[in-house]
Amino acid sequence: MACPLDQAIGLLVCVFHKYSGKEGDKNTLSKRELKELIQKELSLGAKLKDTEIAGLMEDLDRNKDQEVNFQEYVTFLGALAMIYNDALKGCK
Ligand SMILES: [Ca+2]
Ligand SMILES: [Ca+2]
Repeated sequence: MACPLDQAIGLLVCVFHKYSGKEGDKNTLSKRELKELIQKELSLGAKLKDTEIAGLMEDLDRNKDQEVNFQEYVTFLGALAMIYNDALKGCK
């Protein structure tokens, strides 16, 4: 059986490609693809308003090409991990 961390990282990569391949460039997330990923794959997605997702997209799109590439997605995951770390503090 694969190691849990291997599986987790593999899943992070798979989720990116599951949405990035839907339209336009297969290796980047358009605004619509990112929105769908956030809404379908994250529990907090359903709580975010369209304007908040748009704001998030602005923050993530460091090179301002209107797409979220894999590197920008990893930055997003890092930020999420920080949030989860705070939320899970005290959990064993
Ligand atoms: Ca795409
Ligand atoms: Ca970008």
